[in-house]
Amino acid sequence: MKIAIISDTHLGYARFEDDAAEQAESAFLDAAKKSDLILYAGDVFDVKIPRLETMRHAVDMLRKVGTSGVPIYAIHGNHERRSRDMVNPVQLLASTGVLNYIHGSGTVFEKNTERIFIFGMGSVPEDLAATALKTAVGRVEVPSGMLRILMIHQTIKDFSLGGEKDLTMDEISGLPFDLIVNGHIHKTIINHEENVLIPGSTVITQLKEDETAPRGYLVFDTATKKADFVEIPHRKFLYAELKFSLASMEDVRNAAMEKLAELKKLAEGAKKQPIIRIKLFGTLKEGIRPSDLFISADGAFIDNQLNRSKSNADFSLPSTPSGRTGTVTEIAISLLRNKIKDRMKLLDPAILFDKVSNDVEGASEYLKSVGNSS
Ligand SMILES: [Mn+2]
Repeated sequence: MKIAIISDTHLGYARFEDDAAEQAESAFLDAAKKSDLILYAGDVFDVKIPRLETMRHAVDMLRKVGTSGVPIYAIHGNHERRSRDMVNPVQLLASTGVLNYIHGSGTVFEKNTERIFIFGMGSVPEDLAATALKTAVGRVEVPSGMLRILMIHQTIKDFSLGGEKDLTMDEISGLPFDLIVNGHIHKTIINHEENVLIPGSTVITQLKEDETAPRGYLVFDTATKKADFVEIPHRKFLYAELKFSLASMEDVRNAAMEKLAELKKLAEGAKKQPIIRIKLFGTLKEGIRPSDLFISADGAFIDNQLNRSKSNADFSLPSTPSGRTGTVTEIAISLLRNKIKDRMKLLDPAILFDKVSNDVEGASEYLKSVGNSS
């Protein structure tokens, strides 16, 4: 049996919306030809409430896969996570019949007498992941005598720089699964020793060095127990860092232009203009301010970090009580969850924040209902 694994398509991603759409479609149509089923490991969309145009494209695209008879099993990612009483966009896709949403549930897939078991858990806040996973898996009967796959969308500490409370392989390997499929991490990782498969994103969204490798998806063969990376046509991302020491304007400008020409050469003949990012750091000659620097770089992002001390160059959001960073909402939820710990049982900060950002009246109704019943 051939299992395709696709993740982090970020449909609707505003900066490179066409890339997100075209590259996801390339991956899915190709995977439909090369596999018996497709696992979709979350961040299908870039936002919790996608535009209707984005939604329609997703339905049309996945329906094409459906006509080839290849089923899709999906979970939500952190970008589309909503509270329990709300509908997330992956659930909505499931309602249209183009995919199966398997958050918190397991299913057996059978083809030509070969059977596999797939259990999915969509993204949960990182500090709750280990507990949530254990609880969710504990609720189902995991069969034996077949390949058992766990599909999640989390940071796994062993494979990515993250916070202290992130999920670890130790916590996962105690569970009854033979293969771990993970989304969330945008870099492709095939680790046969640990039985971990991470396809990486099909589109560039973070502009980090992690995303400079080719974009694509994975095909796992249950006979050989090996996964292959399948590259899809994609826009190239080229990234370079230049370090200076007491440099003049001319030094910086020349080095940047030279690097830019070098990078452009690498992408010669590419169908789509590459995304180029050059990070400048280090120090300038006395009397020159970084803001004086102007480089006309024709389509490239010049990330000017010159004369920044380490502390402000690594500007990041305040950490949560568990020591990790996240989106503003994630941090707020985590702070509030900590504040009300052991004091208010009925208030779920995630629901409150979802309601505040989507429906203010609903938020006050929610607060009233929590107040009345406690
Ligand atoms: Mn993602």
